Parts: sequence; C-alpha cells; structure tokens
Amino acid sequence: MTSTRLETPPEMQVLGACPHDCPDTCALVTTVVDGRAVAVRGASDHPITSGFLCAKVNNYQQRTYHPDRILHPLKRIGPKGERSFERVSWGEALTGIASRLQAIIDEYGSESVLPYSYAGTMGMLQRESMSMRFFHRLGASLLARTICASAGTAGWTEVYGDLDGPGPDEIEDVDLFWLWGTNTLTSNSHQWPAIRSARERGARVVCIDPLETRTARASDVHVALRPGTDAAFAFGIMSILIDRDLVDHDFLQANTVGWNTLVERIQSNWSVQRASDITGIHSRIITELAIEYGSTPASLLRLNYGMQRHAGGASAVRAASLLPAITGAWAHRGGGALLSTSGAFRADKRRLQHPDWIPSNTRTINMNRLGHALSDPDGSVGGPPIKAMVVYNSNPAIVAPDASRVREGLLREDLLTVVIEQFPTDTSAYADWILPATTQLEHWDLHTAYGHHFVTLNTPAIEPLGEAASNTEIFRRLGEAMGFDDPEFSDSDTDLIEQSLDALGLDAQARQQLRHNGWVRVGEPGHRHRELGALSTPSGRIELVRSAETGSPLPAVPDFLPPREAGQASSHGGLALLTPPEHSLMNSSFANMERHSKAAGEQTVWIHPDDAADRGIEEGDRVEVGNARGAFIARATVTDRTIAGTVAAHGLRWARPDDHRTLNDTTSQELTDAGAGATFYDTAVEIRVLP
Ligand SMILES: Nc1nc2c(c(=O)[nH]1)N[C@H]1C(S)=C(S)[C@@H](COP(=O)(O)OP(=O)(O)OC[C@H]3O[C@@H](n4cnc5c(=O)[nH]c(N)nc54)[C@H](O)[C@@H]3O)O[C@H]1N2
Ligand SMILES: Nc1nc2c(c(=O)[nH]1)N[C@H]1C(S)=C(S)[C@@H](COP(=O)(O)OP(=O)(O)OC[C@H]3O[C@@H](n4cnc5c(=O)[nH]c(N)nc54)[C@H](O)[C@@H]3O)O[C@H]1N2
Ligand SMILES: [Mo]
Repeated sequence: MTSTRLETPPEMQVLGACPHDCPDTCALVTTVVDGRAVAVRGASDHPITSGFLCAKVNNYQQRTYHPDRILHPLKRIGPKGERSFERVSWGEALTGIASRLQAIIDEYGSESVLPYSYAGTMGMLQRESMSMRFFHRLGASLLARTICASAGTAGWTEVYGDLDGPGPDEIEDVDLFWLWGTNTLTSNSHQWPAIRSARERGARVVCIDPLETRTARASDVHVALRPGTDAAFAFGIMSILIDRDLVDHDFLQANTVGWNTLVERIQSNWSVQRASDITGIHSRIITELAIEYGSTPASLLRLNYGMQRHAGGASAVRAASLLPAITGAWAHRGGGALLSTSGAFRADKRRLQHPDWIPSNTRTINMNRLGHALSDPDGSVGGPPIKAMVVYNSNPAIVAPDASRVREGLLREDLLTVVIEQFPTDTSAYADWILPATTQLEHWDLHTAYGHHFVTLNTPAIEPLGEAASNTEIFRRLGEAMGFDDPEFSDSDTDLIEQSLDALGLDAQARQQLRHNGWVRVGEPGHRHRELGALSTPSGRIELVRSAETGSPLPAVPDFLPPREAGQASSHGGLALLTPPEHSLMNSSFANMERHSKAAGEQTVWIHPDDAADRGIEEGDRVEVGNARGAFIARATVTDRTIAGTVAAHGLRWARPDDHRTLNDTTSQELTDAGAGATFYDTAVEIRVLP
C-alpha cells in the first residue's frame, strides 16, 4: 500500500467513515497532530451526519488508543477460556496457524474449516474482500450471515424484490411516520432530525413497540403491542382500510398484483377484533390509526429490525410492508416504507470476493446455529466436523444465541480457534491464536449504507499501532502462508478501493466527488421509489400475493405466524424476553470501554409491576432470568415502560470475570419462518429473586 503520510503536515484533517453496523454510516473527520489522532467528529457538510456523531463514536480515537488494544500476535499458553497468552512474532503465528490448518484439511477436508464473521466493520474492504478470497480459495465451509437482517430481507423482497426506500434526505414532505419495530433515537439517530423538522410542520409520529423506548416517549402515539404480533396488527389495519375504502385503487391497479386475493383473505380471516385480541391493542385504537393512515397520502413506515427477530419475523415484515402499496403512499414524495436502502448501491462483489472459487457443493453453516455446529451431536450439519474456526469482525461468545452451547464448543480442545481482533473479547479468551486488527483510523475502506444513499470513503488517518494489521492485510498474509500464489492475493488496499468503486459502478465524476468530499450520493434525492417500473419480483410489480413459485418458504398469501415461545398462546408459559440494543453500546462493541460501560450501567431487566408483584420482585432486587437453556443475573427495574407479560434486558454487555453468563444464555438457536434468521426476541423466561 502506498503511503504519502510521512510527508504530511503536522496538523491535518482526514476524512473517514464510521465502520459500525448502524443505518446511519456517518462521515468522520479526524484531526491528526504529529501523526497522532486527537479528535474524531462528524462531518458538518454531510447531509445525514450533519456534524454530529452519537456518543458512542464521538472521540473514536479513544477506542483506537485504548490501553487494552491487542497490538501483537498472541499464542495460547494456558487452558482455553483462561486468557493466558504469550506474545509471538507474526512469522511464528502465521506458520503455526497455516500448519495446523493444513493438517486439519489433510485429515478432515477443507470444509472442516469455518469462517465466523459479521459486522464489526461494515466496510467493503475490511468486512469481506480478501477474507472471502482466502476462504473460497481454501474451500472452507460457507457461513450463512443471518444473525441480523435476513428474515426482514426475505419478508420485504417477497413484496418488492429489492431493498430500498426513501432516505432521511427525502422525507421533508411526509405527514405521518410510523416508527415500527425501531428504536430510532438509539439505533438510527440520524434519522431523527428529518422527522423532527417534518413534525415542526405538523407531521405526526406513531411508534409501534412493546417497550416505551426513548423513541416511544418522543412520539405522538405509542402502540405497545405484544411482541411478535405485528402481522396481526397490519392485517387489522388492512381490514379497516378495506371496509372504509381508504384504498388507492389506481395505484393498486397500476403497480401491484394479488389485490383481490388479499382482500378475500382479509375479509374472511381478519377483523379489527381479532387483531385486537392478538396484539393486545384496543380495537378503537387500531381503527383510529387505520383511518389516520388511510387518509394521509404522504406517509412513511420506518420499519426496522425489532419485529423480525421472532418465529414469524419474515411474515411480519412482509405484512407491514404491504400497507403503503394499499394506500398508494409510494406515489408521494418521501412516502412508502423504508426497511433498508442497501439495494440502492447495487454492488457487484464478484471480483472482490471471488465466489467463483467456491468448490461445488460446499456446505453452508448458519451462524445462528453456531452452538449446534460446534457440538454437532448427531452429525446433522452434514459433512465433516468443524475442526477449525477463524473469527473476525464478530464476538460470537456474546452475540450468538444459546451462548452456553457456543462456549461449550469453544472449549473443545480439538478445535483450532483463530481470532482476529482489536480487543481481548469473551471470544478471544478461547483462541489458540489471536491476531491484532487495526481500527478504522488505521486502515482504508469504502462504505455503502443501509439507512441512506451515500457512499463514504475512509482514508487512514494514522499508521497502524504496534504490529496491528488490517483484515485485508492479515488475510493476504494468511494466503501467503498457505502457499496461495494467485495474483488476487497481492492486491493492495488501494487496489481493493479501486475494485470496490468499480463494484459500485461509480463514474469519474462520482469518484472525484468522493475523493474531494469523502462522500457521494448514489442517485438523486426525491425520486419516487416504488411508483412504476420493473421491480425484481416475478411479476415486476409489487406482489401483495406471490405471483409465481420462487422457492420461498412463506405461503403465497401473506399470513400471521404466532411467536414460537413468547406468545400468549405458546405452551411455554413464562414471560416474553426482549433483548434489544443498549443505547450507549454497539452490539457488544464498546462494552469494554469505561465511558460507554458507565453510561450503560449494570445489566437490568425491565419488569411490569403486575409481573413483579406476582413474583415478589421489588425494584433493585437481584434476579435470575432463565429458562431450560440457561440463565443470567440482572437487577430488576419495576416499570410500566414494558407491558405485562413482557420483560426486557438491554445488551450486549461482556461477561463478568466471575460469571460467564450473559443474556444470550437464554435465547434459542431456532430460526425464523424465512431467511433463516435469528429469533432473539422470541424467548420465554422465568424470573426469580436471588437470595
Ligand atoms: N446504540 C445502538 N445502535 C445500534 C445498535 C446497538 O447495539 N446500539 N445495533 C445496530 C444494529 S446491528 C442493528 S441490526 C440495529 C437494530 O436496531 P432496530 O432496527 O431499531 O432494532 P432493535 O433495536 O433490535 O429493535 C427495535 C425495537 O423493536 C422492539 N421490538 C421487539 N420485538 C418487537 C416486535 O415484535 N414488534 C415490534 N413492533 N417491535 C418489537 C424493541 O423493543 C426495540 O425497541 O441497530 C443498530 N444501531
Ligand atoms: N440477544 C441479542 N443478541 C443479539 C442481538 C440482539 O438484539 N439481542 N443483535 C444481533 C445483531 S442485530 C447483530 S448485527 C449481532 C452483532 O454481532 P457482531 O457483528 O459480532 O457485533 P459486535 O458485538 O459489535 O462485535 C464485533 C467485533 O468485531 C471487532 N472488530 C471491529 N472492527 C474490526 C476489524 O476491522 N477487524 C477485526 N478483525 N475485528 C473488528 C470488534 O472489536 C468487536 O469485538 O449481534 C446479534 N446478537
Ligand atoms: Mo444487526
């Protein structure tokens, strides 16, 4: 990688991108003095970042220079999980890892190697480029990266074919927002200023969430439905829209298929009363909301990922996403629905990742079933046992469901575990080898987004600390150690930037703007996202009902699928446990930083006063939250910010030194109805006071 930084002036501003898994993908400005980053701020000229960063990422240099950073390769010298490592050279680590990998491949075949990664960084380079080349060339098992968004994607694409919708810079004319299964002020805060200014003009904001989140408190109406009942709510709304003919027949005629079938289904199966019985929301409220929605042409549903982490998560997103097609909201500027803008970037990653190198019939392991895959009691993963796992951009000991099974797997003496990390995490505690990764201030990257339409370039602000290396560089080195001499393993990070720009199809003008400003928009703001034109559904239109066999596991006509564990009707009994993000943490990232962990405080569990009284639980009691899979300890917060029957523990904190258990000890490895997603929020628990 060429660098001109040795000749740079003593103080400079370097443009970058926030790497974290958040819809906002902010543009950063890092101030560097004498080669040291001294401040990280939000770019003021970026239309979405608008000069402010969330409290997590502001002063990001504190993460980069944190004393706990891993800055040298480490080799395990004690029992797994006990965190005893010694410093080794890069040469020793690479040779040691490559020879173990080769021995495992010789004995068990290359599919016995499993990559495990998610979204520690979202960049096109450092997330998956060289890493994919490495694992595809190796012939490793494929990983289904389904822990976050795949159920929602499956539900949405049934209807619209690809993911896109109005971004925050397109919604100034919207008159009604439904923030549905999203805690906007916590997980998508750069969406809020646009909502706020629409509101100053008279727009109304409805928040649909079982919990009274910050966002619910800041909205005009809070609809606290039971978890996992969103599809029933949507069908209840539809029954009113149909009864009162609050329907845009011209839009439906021109843009959709399946309307008559959907109407028949709703009229025969749904009523506002049935929706009320399932959701726990009064019929009158559902009716009023439906009338307001049906008589406000410019409405936007901001769907996010809360509703999809349930057994029927894909069906929920699918049902909700039908509404703007029925009222024709898509035809109005900023109207419609937004789940994700990621489809707008149309990235062709073939050259970056070389899927053509994947040997035919390579098996795929679902990351949500890691505990199962590592123990594989009945050989049901198919193929050889997993004998080696290479973890990067993820902290599976904390983030994966059914965590005690994951830890059991990580403890296996015969499992080679390599962890590429910035910090000593609960996962790296089980590693045989730890390789030191750079942070965003130290490496190149290029970012698309899923909450807006901007591409952002991340230029390194400082040299890598210690012996840390970027993921791309680490996989280049691992490729070399494995003897891969394909030229694709010599592409530098700046080569990969060029290949990423090509993958996005950016023209010369866009590239110039990107280099100059640090960001560029794909497409003009304000185009109508779903009015006409060819969608990538079988019919090319909005599919209210599926028009052709696609292999989707969902029924042809949209339906409601009740929660598996957490529903009223489930045989599990107990309380439904929600475990959404903690405001000052980013998944499990930052949980080790003082400022962030102090703001997050200790693990609490919200419990409704009625449920607390039934169990003799009082405010501040130390309680155990558990089920047959496992349990964790928390401090009870008795509050009506949750509904009766539902409790909430925000995450994801790291385990305490004296107790490995965290809230994912209670969640299950069961999958969603489509997209094979995780069902984190479909969890039944009991709570008892600890003596
Ligand atoms: N501060 C912060 N920001 C984050 C993250 C973080 O950890 N911290 N994580 C990032 C990531 S990876 C993601 S995927 C996004 C996630 O952010 P969001 O898409 O907002 O999703 P969640 O926070 O999982 O859930 C949002 C809300 O849905 C509610 N919910 C749960 N079950 C249901 C249900 O059945 N129906 C309805 N209507 N609501 C339900 C929860 O109570 C929660 O308040 O946020 C990103 N942003
Ligand atoms: N119970 C429950 N569990 C959940 C969720 C929930 O809501 N409830 N949310 C789920 C969701 S939506 C998601 S997306 C997942 C998130 O799961 P993960 O993607 O695993 O996210 P993080 O916990 O942030 O861990 C990312 C790790 O990557 C590391 N990292 C960051 N940048 C780099 C880099 O450049 N190189 C390398 N090698 N490492 C890097 C960080 O230090 C961090 O330890 O968690 C899921 N788990
Ligand atoms: Mo996520």
